[in-house]
Amino acid sequence: MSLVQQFSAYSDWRSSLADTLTRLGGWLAEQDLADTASRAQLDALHERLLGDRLTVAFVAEFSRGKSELINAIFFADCGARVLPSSAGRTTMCPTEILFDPAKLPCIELLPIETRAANTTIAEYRRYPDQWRRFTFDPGFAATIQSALSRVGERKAVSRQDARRMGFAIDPNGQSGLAPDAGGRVEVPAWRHAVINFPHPLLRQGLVILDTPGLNAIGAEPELTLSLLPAAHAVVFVLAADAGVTRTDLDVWRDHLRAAGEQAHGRIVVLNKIDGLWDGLRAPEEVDSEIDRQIDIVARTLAVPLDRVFAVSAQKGLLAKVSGDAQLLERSRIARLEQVLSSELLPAKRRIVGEDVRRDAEGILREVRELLDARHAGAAEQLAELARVRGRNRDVIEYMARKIALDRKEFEQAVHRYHAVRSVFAGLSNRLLARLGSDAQRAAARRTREEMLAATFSIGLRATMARYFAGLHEALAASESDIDEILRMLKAMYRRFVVEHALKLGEPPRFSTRRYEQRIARLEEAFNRHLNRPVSILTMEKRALTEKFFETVVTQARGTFAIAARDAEGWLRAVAGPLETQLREHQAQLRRRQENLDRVNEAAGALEARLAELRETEARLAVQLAELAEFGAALNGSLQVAAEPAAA
Ligand SMILES: Nc1nc2c(ncn2[C@@H]2O[C@H](COP(=O)(O)OP(=O)(O)OP(=O)(O)O)[C@@H](O)[C@H]2O)c(=O)[nH]1
Ligand SMILES: [Mg+2]
Repeated sequence: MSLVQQFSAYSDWRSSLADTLTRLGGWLAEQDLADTASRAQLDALHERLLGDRLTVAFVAEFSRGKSELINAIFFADCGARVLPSSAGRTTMCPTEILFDPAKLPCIELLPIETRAANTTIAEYRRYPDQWRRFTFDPGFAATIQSALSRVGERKAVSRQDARRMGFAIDPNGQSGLAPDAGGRVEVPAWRHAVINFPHPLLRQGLVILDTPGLNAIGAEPELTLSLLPAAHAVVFVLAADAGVTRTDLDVWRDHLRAAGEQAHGRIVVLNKIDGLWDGLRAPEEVDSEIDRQIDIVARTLAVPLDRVFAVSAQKGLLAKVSGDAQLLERSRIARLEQVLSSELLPAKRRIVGEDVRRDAEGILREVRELLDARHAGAAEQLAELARVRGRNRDVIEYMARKIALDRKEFEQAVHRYHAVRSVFAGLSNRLLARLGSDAQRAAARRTREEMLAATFSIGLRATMARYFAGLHEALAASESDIDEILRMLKAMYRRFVVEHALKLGEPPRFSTRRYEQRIARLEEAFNRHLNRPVSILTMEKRALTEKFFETVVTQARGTFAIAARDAEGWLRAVAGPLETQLREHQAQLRRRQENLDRVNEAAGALEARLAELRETEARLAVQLAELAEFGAALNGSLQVAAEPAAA
């Protein structure tokens, strides 16, 4: 399947899933089975599903052909080269290409001066007035080109200004920007660009991230610490005419090699193979030369041979624009596209599928348990009334007294539960406070003060290390809170199951492992990019502190915010079913007693009540069957997600 086809299949799958969730929500509301918690959960899931995005990032030393490759793979339909691509440094700022239907086609640019302020790109996204906006007409290649050419703009600023924006200055041009004769340095005009482009793939949630060459990458840690790790696939580009240079290796080592978990999303492209078609060599000779180069690349980067793709982006673009099938074949672009899509989309399906499975199954289980309890309750009443038939008043009164006794006992158990519930609430609050934003804000404030007060780099490093240690500690302590909560709940569940025959499964587990992994990855990236003697010695203390906050602390707080949200959801999910079952059981005992009272009062009441109960039982059976259908529909879609892709 082509990239476009694969992608449409994925978004069809996603919308069918969203559809099932919408229908489920409607059904729950209609049947009076939705509580506010499950409704909110369904809405959130639905929103997440439709807002879901898939990011492919292109990373390389400058001039390897990243932008040209993006043009060839995604934008050949425009009939022209839309992203600027030329010799030397071209793309000067990280450029996201996506589509938001709420906006006109345009390019939005964040001025480079914003780097001097202590605010991340992520935060600036919330302030549209800080961005410059230029619209274009997607039907006219020339207007697109002129708008998009702005990603290459630069400007000259004083050394002080450059330093304030976090650029390193080096008169030799080795480890920083070299000032010109007048003492000014040239910096990118923009810090970040977002291109809003109505392209079919982008409409479906694809986001392309084009990055500038080496030095500019190093200068914006947010790119390396947050944008790249979040990408679902990263394409690393080399050029056949340059081979694997030292700076290529630097980029590879710093930005791609690590982050073990996502290693499957790495693709290495050896671009510009058309340089080998010199017209003198026979095609077989060219092919074997390409194979030889692929081999060298694979060995140098220590990646499997089948992760390296030799292409010609430029000829691929030309071939598509001019409709030259032979040239397209020679450019080998199609193979790369195919791998990109067959790699990307199934992985994404799995991730999204797991998300939906976790949340939707919780809701379904809760409703099923409730319906099961009601169904069993109706059957129990039916059996009881059948036994009453033809019995005398004394027997019936005896049965009624017995139920009254049961009711009393159960009320006492519920009372005991309410007493324990305050302990549960205390533990829950402790857990949420550990993960919550107040504690995180306090830790961040402490760290900032200590960093600014530190006199030596040793003190700075120790403070940053302490910050990480604090994060790990908070997660470990949360884990033991969770264990304690679970132990308590399990004991409680068991008691109601054994003593009062309530139908409750084991409470689901929750673990902080996921967040622990994220923090560990963040720490690893931090050690690689910021916590190096060079960065610490060359960067001014205040600048380093700001960088640490912009990148590490922002990310860590984001992770804790997710952990707190998930923990809250879990607490609801473990406490909710028990409370529902308690209410159901209370109602059931009351109904049984009412049944007997009514039978005792009026002669015809028994048959009428039996008929009513049969009706209730039948209705519950229908509800259970309908619920099972939703479960099957979701499972069906999720099954597809778990299967490997058909290429
Ligand atoms: N011969 C040949 N030249 C190519 C090919 N792909 C790109 N180029 C040329 O290589 C130069 C750099 O291409 P860009 O697309 O600007 O490279 P980039 O990686 O985006 O570079 P920066 O934006 O500076 O980081 C341009 O002159 C392109 O025309 C190719 O497949 N073959
Ligand atoms: Mg470029």
